[in-house]
Amino acid sequence: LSNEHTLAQLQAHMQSACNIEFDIASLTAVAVNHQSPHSVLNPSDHRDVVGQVSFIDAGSVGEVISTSIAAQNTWQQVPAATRAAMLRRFADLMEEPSRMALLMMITVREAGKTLPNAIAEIREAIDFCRYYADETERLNLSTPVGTVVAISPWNFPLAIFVGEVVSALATGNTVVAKPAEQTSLIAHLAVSWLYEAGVPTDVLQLVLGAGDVGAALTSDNRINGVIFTGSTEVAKRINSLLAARDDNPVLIAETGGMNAMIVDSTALPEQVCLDVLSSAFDSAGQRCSALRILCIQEDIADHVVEMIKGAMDELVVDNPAFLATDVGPVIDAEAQENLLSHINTLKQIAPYHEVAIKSDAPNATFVAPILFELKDLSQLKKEVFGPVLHVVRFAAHELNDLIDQINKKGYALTHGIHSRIDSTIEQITDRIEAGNVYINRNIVGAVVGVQPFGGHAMSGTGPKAGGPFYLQRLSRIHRWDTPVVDTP
Ligand code: TXE
Repeated sequence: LSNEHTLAQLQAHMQSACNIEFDIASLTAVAVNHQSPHSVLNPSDHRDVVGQVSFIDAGSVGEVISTSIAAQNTWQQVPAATRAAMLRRFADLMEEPSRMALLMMITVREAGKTLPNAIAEIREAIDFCRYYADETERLNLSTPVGTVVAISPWNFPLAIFVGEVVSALATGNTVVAKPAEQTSLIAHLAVSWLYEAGVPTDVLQLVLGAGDVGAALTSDNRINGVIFTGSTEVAKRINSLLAARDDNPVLIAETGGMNAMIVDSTALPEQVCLDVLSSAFDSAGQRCSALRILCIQEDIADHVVEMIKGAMDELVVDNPAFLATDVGPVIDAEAQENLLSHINTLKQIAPYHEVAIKSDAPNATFVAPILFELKDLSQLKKEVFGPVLHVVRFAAHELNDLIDQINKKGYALTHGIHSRIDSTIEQITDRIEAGNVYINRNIVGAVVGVQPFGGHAMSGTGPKAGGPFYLQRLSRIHRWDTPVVDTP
């Protein structure tokens, strides 16, 4: 797809696919009283109302939980192979070209993702379904935890939503799913296709709404577990609610990160440059795995930083419905304000390089990608969730101290190393606090079943998503029919 004519055709096709199908978004998510209409706006242009949904009143979630509890027995008795077949059918539905195009367009318009990012996200959702279907058949887990509340964020509105929901369904749990309010439409579509694939409507219920709805769900003492992805602050709140109970409900939480990459003087500058750009600015930096702190050994720092600035100038910051766009908007005005406040504060004290925004759409929530050159890491006080990269320089003898400073930020999610010296790679890997360490590559991009994803400390509770231990956490009793013979 290399010329304007093709781009225009593709857009027209996707636009019409979207408009034809979009009536489904006005369906009511769950049949309870007390709902209010909510318009989902396109962050690239607020004149574009992407769809209408109904938000549930937080006081009504009790009914939804009662329905979920009543469905537990029947669902638990459905054989693992049957549940797995439903998930595979759902994966097949998402893979049909016309449905995939629809998912892609909604992700672009509702979440502001670029087309390549949207495609990668759909692929990941499909992989989650097939992986957890295979795992549940392999593992012979016989007893679910019960009713699980799945709360998901807007930054991977399909992949994380689907990953949470299908892992709990695969293990025989009934699920109440509460996606992020900003990305209700794609969740709505996914749930309607899960029903089409055979999942009963009382086994999986979708409730749409803001944080108050999430709070009401997690405060209900009848739920047996929560899968949460979002901010560390909300995860802590849910954790204290669950920890106060005697029956030890399950909590799987995946939260924030303050991820760094250490580049020594043996690194290949061109490779570093490519990896930094995708790690820091893909999805407008709105990934928990994204690169925030780039540490460059002083000998090569001038050269590499200049190269990165040059490459940043090539980034196209525009509506992600255009194929040429590299960086779309941030999710909403609140995210934009938070980022601009951080950026304006740092601009007073640190040199920076900022990219121009191409879009001039009214009320769009773009934030220009920016690189700050910091004196040291004490200038970076808190987690930032957007296209903001902080660069610090270090001398070879300061390496251990630098790693300790990164660890002191309190997160432990992703970390990158660019070096051609094995002992340096070992030294950093041994000392850094991180769930995933990426060597001589970018630091974003988990692969379901191959590179499971998750962290610890303020980054989450584990187990890693898309990995061998995830489903076990959503199950209580392991049944063993074969006697174990002691070997001498
Ligand atoms: O997250 P929230 P927000 C981080 C990132 C970002 C910040 C705020 O730093 O800037 O969080 O984003 C639901 N009880 N990440 O406000 O509020 C909410 O409705 C139960 C990191 O979007 O944590 C949504 O469905 N649920 C991240 C989900 O929690 C509550 C992805 C996440 O919202 C609730 C997103 C409550 N009291 C944000 N309050 C990552 N790990 O990738 C809100 N929610």
